[in-house]
Parts: sequence; C-alpha cells; structure tokens
Amino acid sequence: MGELRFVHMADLHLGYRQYNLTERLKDFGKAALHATEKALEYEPDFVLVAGDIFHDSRPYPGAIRQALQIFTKFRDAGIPVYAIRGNHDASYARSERLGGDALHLLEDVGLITYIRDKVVTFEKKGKPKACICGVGYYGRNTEQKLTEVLKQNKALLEEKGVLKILMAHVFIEGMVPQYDISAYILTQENFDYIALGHYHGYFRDDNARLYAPGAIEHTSVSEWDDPDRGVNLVTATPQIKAKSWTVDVQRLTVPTRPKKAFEINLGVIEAHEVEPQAREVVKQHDEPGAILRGVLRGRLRGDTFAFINTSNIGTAATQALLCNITNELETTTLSIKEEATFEEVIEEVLRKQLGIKKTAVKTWKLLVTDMMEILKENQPDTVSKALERLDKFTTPKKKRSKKPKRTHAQEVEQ
Ligand SMILES: [Mn+2]
Repeated sequence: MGELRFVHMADLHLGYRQYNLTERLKDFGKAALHATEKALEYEPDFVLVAGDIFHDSRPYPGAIRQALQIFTKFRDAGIPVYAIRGNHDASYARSERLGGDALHLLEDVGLITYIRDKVVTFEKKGKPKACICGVGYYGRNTEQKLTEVLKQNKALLEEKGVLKILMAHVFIEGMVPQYDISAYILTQENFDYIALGHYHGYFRDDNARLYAPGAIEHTSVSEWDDPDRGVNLVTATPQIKAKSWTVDVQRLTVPTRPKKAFEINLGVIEAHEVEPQAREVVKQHDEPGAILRGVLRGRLRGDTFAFINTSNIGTAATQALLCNITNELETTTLSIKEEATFEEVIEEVLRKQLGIKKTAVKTWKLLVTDMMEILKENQPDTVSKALERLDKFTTPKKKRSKKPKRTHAQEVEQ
C-alpha cells in the first residue's frame, strides 16, 4: 500500500507588520514561501496548516497576495492543502455573521480545503487513505467541540487501515502554564498524528504523537531563545494489517532574520555616562539586518531617568534593521563619592537605605564589620560564630512584658 507523506505547518502569520516595519511583513511571507519550496522538494501527498495563516482576521490585500502565491505553488503541484482556523482568524460566529472569512476565500479560489470542525478524507489512487479531523480555535471550549466532532464522525474514524490525523489550534499541558486542553484528552482517540498550531515554539512528544511545528518566524521576543523555525515533514507507514502506523517526523528549517537580545550592564553610573557607555556595547552586538534588543541594567546615582534617551543608544547599531533599548536601570539614592571608604559606605546604607537612627548606627556598624570578619575567616564554625554574634545583638537586654500594648488603631477596630 505504501506510505503517506505530508507537511505540517502552522502559524504563518502572514501580514504581520511587526515593529511597524514593512521588512517584517515581507519576512513572514518570505519564510512561508521558503518553507513551501522546501516542502515541495519532498513531493508530499498533502499539506496541513494548523491555524493562523494570517496575522489579522481581516487580512490586508498584501497578505492575501502572499497567501495566494504560496498556496498556488501547492495547487500547481497537485498537492491538496487542509487548513483550520486559528485564534488570529475570525471567530466561527463572526465568520458566520459576515458571510465567511479569509480562509473561505482561499477555499473559493480552490487553493485550500477549509476544515471547519469536521472530518475530511484524503484519497489518492495507489495510496493509503487518510482521515483528517480538524477543529478550529475554541480556547478552553476545544474539548467540548472536539467531543462533538468525534461523535458525529465516529464511523469514519473507526475505519480500518486509514491514517488518522487530528488537527487543532490549542495550547496543551506542558506547553504553557495556562493551557486550554489536557494532553490526555487529545490522545484518547488514538490518532496517529496530532497536528497542533498556536504554540509558536517547536514541540514534539513522539510517545503521545503530539506535534507543533511552531511559528514560521519569530512573532515575539519571548521566542528568540529558540532560533529553530520551520515545518514538519511526516512520513507515515502502515504496520502489519494497518492496525497501527509509524510516523517519522523530520524537521525542515527555514532561515530567518537574525535576532539578538543582550544586557548592557553599566554598574553604578551617572546619567550622563549611560549613553556613551551603552552605545559602545550596542556597537559590539551590531549585525547586518538583525533585530537587536538591549536591556540597560545597573544603578543610576540619583533619580535622573529624564536624562536618558534610549533611542539615541539604539542608533549606535548602524547595520541592524532595528535596535530597541529597554531601560531597566534602578536608581540609588546613596550619595557616596567615588573615593568613599568602606565604613562610609556602610554608614550610608544603614542610615539612608535602612533608616537606622544616627545614634544606633555605631552599634549596627560594629555588627556588620564583625560579621564580615567572621565570614571572611571561613572556618568550620563560621556559621555558629556568626549566629552567636547575631543572637547577642538581637536579644533585648531588658525583658519586656509578653502582652503587647494595645495601640490606638486596634482599639478603634474593636
Ligand atoms: Mn499564532
């Protein structure tokens, strides 16, 4: 009977003009086109798109043109494309109200088969049959919707020798802390391959047959630590008497624009020093065409944020496409001069930061220096020594009455 080969893609987000840059809109189209061309080399039997083809539920014609270009390539190669609705697409209700959505449009021109909460079959001469159960985005109601669809298509899904695929746009357990549906529910029906969308990273659980190829480009900085962007190429082979299928999942990666997040550690610094020092760090990270994100860290002497122009720091990257600078500097109210002694620093901290009275500072300073000395020794009994010292310091000399005095506030409450 032979095997079935298909491509699983998701979250193309066509039309996303990220950072208000047309270059980014082009990037998303380019990445999807690249994945398409790579996929075509493997001559798949069909293609799955697990939601969020478009970034907007009302895609601008420019984004629709990108989609037409991509899906025409599959149609011209005689490869059917099956797609479901993601959370970025119009909701079911809205699509009904307005006479259809952007996916209907792609279906009307014969480029995709829009699976709207139903089961469709893939049949081709000389090839095993496949059943694709597709459920659009319903968030936390996905389980309920899925149960309905499974019930209505019971007979079709129980057919023997058929490759059974479930396609959904949903967060599952293990992907994000607040997931929409448990992995257990999804795997109950013994699907041979569960094609997920919505999760923008690459996710695979071969034992549970759960797969998410991730977004085709980075849609947010939180995804940057995972440079792998691409689609899945799946080969499904029926086992003896087709009671089960083995699936082999390969990764087809797509090159994307370089992105780099870095910290600009400035230590304790005066406001006027921030810009020149940070610019030097930015220059070191500059890279042609890249998207950079620098975070300013350190402590500012005095409350002088008003003097820091973060966009001026970003301009130090002359080759990058974009360099965003986030200011996460903290302030310090300590007015210590550069050449301050250790004693002076401690005194400043005790008085200004901890609000310890001038009269008590002497005793506290003694404790701090004592403790430092003890800890410096690093002897086996260091900790007990330190605790002993601390105990002596904190135990009140006079025994106080156990019953605390009633405050005025407590009296009023009662
Ligand atoms: Mn998405």
